[in-house]
Amino acid sequence: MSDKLSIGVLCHPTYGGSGVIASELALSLAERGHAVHLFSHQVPPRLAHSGALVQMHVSQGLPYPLFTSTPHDLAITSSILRVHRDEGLDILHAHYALPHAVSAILARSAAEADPGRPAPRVVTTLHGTDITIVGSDPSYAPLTQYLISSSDAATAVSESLARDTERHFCLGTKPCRIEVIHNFVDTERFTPQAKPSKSTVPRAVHVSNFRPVKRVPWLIEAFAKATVGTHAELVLVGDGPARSDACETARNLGLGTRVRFLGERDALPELLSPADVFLLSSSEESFGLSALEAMSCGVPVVATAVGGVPEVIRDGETGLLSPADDQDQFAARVGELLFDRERARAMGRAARADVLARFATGPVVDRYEQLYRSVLARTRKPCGT
Ligand code: GMT
Repeated sequence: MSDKLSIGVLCHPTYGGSGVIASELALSLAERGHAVHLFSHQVPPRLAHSGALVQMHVSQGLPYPLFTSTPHDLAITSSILRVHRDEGLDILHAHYALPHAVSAILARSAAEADPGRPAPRVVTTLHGTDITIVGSDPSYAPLTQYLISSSDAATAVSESLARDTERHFCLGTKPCRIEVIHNFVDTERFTPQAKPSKSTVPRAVHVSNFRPVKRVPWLIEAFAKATVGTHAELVLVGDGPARSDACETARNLGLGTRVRFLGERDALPELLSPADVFLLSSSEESFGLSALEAMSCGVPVVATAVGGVPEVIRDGETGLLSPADDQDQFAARVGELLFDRERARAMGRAARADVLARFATGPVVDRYEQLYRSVLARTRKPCGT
């Protein structure tokens, strides 16, 4: 086996965490000299802003009146087969089970029918809602189960997600083992930057895709409770379905210019670093990559203790955790850090140190590389034999 691999990465082209991790992984693997191809229906933002030699394949498919929507997942399968025929792919790494593991497993089956080259192996990384919401829905659950058991390896971004997946999807006769590989962050880009002077008003920040699970209106209510009669401000970065509800909540609470909606931004380290605290109030969260990015910038986190969040944030050391159903406690935690700058800064320093020790890019990318090599070393029986 050659030292350098040819790797296809499949992901959603969004600001969401799975697209970020897939893009950052593709960039790191390319920097290590592997031939990396990224397949998606648009260029993911993290890739668009990088100079690394990842080959991008935008596969949107042909719109046709028979289709209610254009099946870009099939176009991705076709793009993969073209690249495999031309130069050979060793690994297909699908991020977020649906639809990417479908595209990857279909491409592997098609490649197995061609005796010219060994077919690529499929690694599927589960990110959270692909299991907890989308994949568990009866409309997709049987397919999700098949995708996990048919991948050459399946990983999850936290212990919590791995256990959930095994509980719900590893029930049949075919055993499935989910390996945990935590997410990582570029600690050189996400690094503490100069804090503003002591006279600045206390500031909280939140970054997300404003999906219902993030509970942004709930977070604004908690912030309002924590900051009555103060000038403290809340900066909200990102966009999504709950944005108008969130704006209305802020308006109804009379928060005025104390809450600012910045929309989707790439300048995250610059926006995170000046904050006193990062807030994450999700009802479920398999990992919480946005919190990790804040911690890497030296910002402590107040978060709900759901899913994999306690694996990322050490309660009382790098942030404060609170039960998901207790808004008053969450608000109290926010106040504790927002109005005690010394404590917040000490926790922020501890957060940065913990990120460097446990979540830096190099060792995590090593784990993925080792996994690729171990699935390539195994003998594989093609489907149907
Ligand atoms: O948040 C989502 O709806 C989807 C998903 C994504 O594509 O961003 O987020 C998940 O993957 C991230 C990267 O692994 C994790 O950091 C997030 O915790 C996880 N979101 C949820 O579990 C809600």
